[in-house]
Amino acid sequence: MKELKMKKTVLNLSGVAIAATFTFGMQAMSATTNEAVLYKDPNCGCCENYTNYMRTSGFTVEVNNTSDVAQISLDAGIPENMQGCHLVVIGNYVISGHVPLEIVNKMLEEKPDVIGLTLPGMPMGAPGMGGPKEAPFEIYAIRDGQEPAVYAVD
Ligand SMILES: [Cu+2]
Repeated sequence: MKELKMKKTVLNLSGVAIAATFTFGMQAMSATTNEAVLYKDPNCGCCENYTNYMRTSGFTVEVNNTSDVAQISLDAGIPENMQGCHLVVIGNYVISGHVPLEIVNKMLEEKPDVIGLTLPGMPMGAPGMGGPKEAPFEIYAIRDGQEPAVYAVD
């Protein structure tokens, strides 16, 4: 919304300024895919770490503290036994848990027909979790009306 307003203002200016509008517009477009909304419990430390990890990696993250993460995740389409500790919404996709951002970015580029991705639970060594990695991470794709299927192993 803020970007739209900015664009409008610049459009009212001279031709030189309109050339600058184009650049503004492009920036707004690339920024849109990096805009994330994250739902987490207020007391979740590893969710906080994941938020910082996203921000450091170039995402804009709006944080919503809530004690209903499990229900919100379920409503978003992530089955109860497949959920991570927090839920991220990016555009039309949802990401549950500590999914490495390389995998998230891969999905955002490939634009598969999925509801989103999940890394169930809180595996050691995952981004935001810390500790030694004990096993490869299996990241699942959630599709409407289908069993979750492995999307990537990291
Ligand atoms: Cu966690």
